[in-house]
Amino acid sequence: MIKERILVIGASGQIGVELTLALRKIYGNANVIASDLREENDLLKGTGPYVSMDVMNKEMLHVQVIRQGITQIYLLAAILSATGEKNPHLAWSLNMQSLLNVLDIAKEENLHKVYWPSSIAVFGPTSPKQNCPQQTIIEPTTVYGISKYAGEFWCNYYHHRYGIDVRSLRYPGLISYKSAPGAGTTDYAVEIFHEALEEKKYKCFLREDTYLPMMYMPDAIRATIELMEADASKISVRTSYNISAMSFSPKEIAAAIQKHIPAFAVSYKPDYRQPIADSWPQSIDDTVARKDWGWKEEFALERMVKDMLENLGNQLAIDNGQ
Ligand code: NAD
Ligand code: AKB
Repeated sequence: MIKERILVIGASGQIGVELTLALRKIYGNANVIASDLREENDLLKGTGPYVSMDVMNKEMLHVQVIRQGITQIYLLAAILSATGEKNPHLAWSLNMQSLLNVLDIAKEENLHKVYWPSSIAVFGPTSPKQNCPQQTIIEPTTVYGISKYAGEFWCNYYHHRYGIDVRSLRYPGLISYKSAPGAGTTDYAVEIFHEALEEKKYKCFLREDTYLPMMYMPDAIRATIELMEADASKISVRTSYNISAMSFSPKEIAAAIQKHIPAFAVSYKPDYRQPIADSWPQSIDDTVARKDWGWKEEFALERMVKDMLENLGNQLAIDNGQ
C-alpha cells in the first residue's frame, strides 16, 4: 500500500479541525500535517504536526510539499459568503489564488489527490429553488459563489488537461459544535444552539421562513472521506458534487430546539445576509453523488438537534469550569 502524506490547509477552521482529526485516525497522526494562517486550534494541539503557513505564498507552500513528502492536499482556506460580500476583491483573490497555487503544485509534484470544497453558493436566483439538480442554470450573485463556480471549472480543467485527481463537494451549510464557523450566511444554524444553551434567547439574522440546505458535520466529514476514498472510476463529476442531508427554516430549527428547551425564545431581524440566503436553493438533489459513490446522510433535523444540544452542552459546561 502507498504511504500517504496529507497536507490540510485551513486546518484551524470549522471543517479543518474535524477533518484533520478524522484523517489522522485513518492515516496516522504523523502523516497528516495541519496548516493554517492562524494559530493551531486547541483541539489539534498534541495530535500531530502543525505548520504555520499562508497558502498565498506559493513558494513556501511548494517547499512544504517537498519537505514533508506530501502526496495529497485538502485545501480548506477560503473567505465565506458573508465576509466575501464585505470584501469582494479579497475573497476573489484568496479563493482563486489558493486553488491555482495548489493545483499547480499538484501538477509539478505529481500529487496523488487534491480535495477542494465548493458550496451550494454556486447556485443563484435563477437556479431551481427545490431539489436543485447537479446540472442546471448556475448564475451566482455573490462573489463567494462566483469564486466557487470558477474554482469548480479550474478543478475540471486540471483534471482533464493534466490528469490531476481533484475531487470536490458542494457542501450545504454545516452545523458543528467543535470549532466555530467562519462568517457564512448559514452560521445562524450554529449560533442558535450556543444562544439557546447559554441565553435561552436568540435574535436570528435571517427571516423565520428562510429554508436552506444544511448538513451535520459528522455527515460532511464522512462524505469527504468517502468521496476521496472512492475508486477513481466511480467519479463522473470533476467539477463538484451536489450533496444533501436536510433542509429547514429558522422557525423549524427553533421549534426542534424548543422540544428540549421549552423556554427558548427566538426573534428575527434580517440583515445583509438575507439576500444572500434568498439567492440560494432551498433544497438540493444529490442523486448523482448517491449513484456514483454511494452517498447517504445519517442525520436529519431531530437527530442533529439532539446530538448538538448534548455535545455542545457538555462542551460549554467544561469551558465554564462546571
Ligand atoms: P473557516 O473560515 O472556518 O476556515 C478556513 C480556514 O482557512 C481558517 O482557519 C483560516 O484561518 C484559514 N485561512 C484563511 N486564509 C488563509 C491563508 N491565506 N493561508 C492559510 N490558511 C488560511 O471555513 P470552513 O467553514 O472550515 O470552510 C472550509 C471550506 O469549505 C471553504 O472552502 C468553504 O468555502 C467550504 N464550505 C464551507 C461550508 C460551511 O458551512 N462551513 C459550506 C460550504 C462550503
Ligand atoms: C456560507 O454560508 O457562506 C457557507 C456556505 C453554504 O458555503 N456556510
